[in-house]
Amino acid sequence: MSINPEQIRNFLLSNGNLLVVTHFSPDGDAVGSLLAFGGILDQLGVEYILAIDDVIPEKYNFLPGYELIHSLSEEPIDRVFDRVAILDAGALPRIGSAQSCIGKETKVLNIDHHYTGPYYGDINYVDVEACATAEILYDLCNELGLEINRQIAYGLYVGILADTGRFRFSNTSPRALEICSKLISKGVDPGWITENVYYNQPFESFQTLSIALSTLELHHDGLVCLISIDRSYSKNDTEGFVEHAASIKGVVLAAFIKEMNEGFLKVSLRSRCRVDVAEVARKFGGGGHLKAAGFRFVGKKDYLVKKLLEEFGRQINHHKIRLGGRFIEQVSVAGKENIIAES
Ligand SMILES: [Mn+2]
Repeated sequence: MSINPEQIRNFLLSNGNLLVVTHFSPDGDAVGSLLAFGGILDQLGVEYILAIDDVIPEKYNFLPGYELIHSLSEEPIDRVFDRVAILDAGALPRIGSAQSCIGKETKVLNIDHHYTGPYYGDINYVDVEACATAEILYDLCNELGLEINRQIAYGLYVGILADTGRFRFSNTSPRALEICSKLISKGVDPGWITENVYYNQPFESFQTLSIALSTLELHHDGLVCLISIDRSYSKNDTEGFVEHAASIKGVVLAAFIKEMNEGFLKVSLRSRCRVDVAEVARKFGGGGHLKAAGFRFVGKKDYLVKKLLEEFGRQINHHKIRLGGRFIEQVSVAGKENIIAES
């Protein structure tokens, strides 16, 4: 998407207070992009608040600038801002309670790589070809002639690392690797990042994972896999749990259902076929990417599972996906078709 970087510079340098926010259930791209954006604003001499409507995951606490992130779920901010910059959120509900910081007069900047509906910003810097919001911010940094300092470099690397599934997903483009190569030359230590983000998980997370895996169920002739966890584990980090369900041979659609409170569920979806799970998530009020999406649900779990399986069944029929078929086709994030599995 072509955008005049001066438009963004003008937005950032204009008067009034500025809130920078990303989506709840923050992943590496959310946290990394937020910190990189903070680094950009520091160089422009702009004051800001970085915020997320969630607990800030501790595993990112080694990232430069981590302590600057304000948790709105722990300490709400009840005021309207002149400007709000939103990173990595395909739809406004994804920023949770930060929506109340947007008033009639608030100017909104939307920087994102999600594949969803109408743009909600006054300025929209959206590139669905980018592997991560971090990739867009890398370009922005260069376009604005800013230095990629330590905070920015670490934030961007973690963003790309997370959204490419540690350089395994189909969005692991030459560009993604080129940018990461440059970030490593600037001093990012990939081994140290892996140690902190992926090899530093609390024992309880694995206990929780083992409980989630004990709920494993296949549906629709083995094309769909569901796992879930009840509310006694709602405080535990469950990022990536859905990937286990999605990595089973033959499974092309996976869901992880996390009960937060009685009657309140968070659902993560993954697709390894032509079904667009962002579209599925939108039917439940959420959003995301073709291959990875999510939503929050208020109601009974049994009812949700029934509705979700019905929707998956509809999508499977619509796209004529079958386990006994000659090929299961996959559409990459960039939209080009490739064949991944012969069954
Ligand atoms: Mn992202």
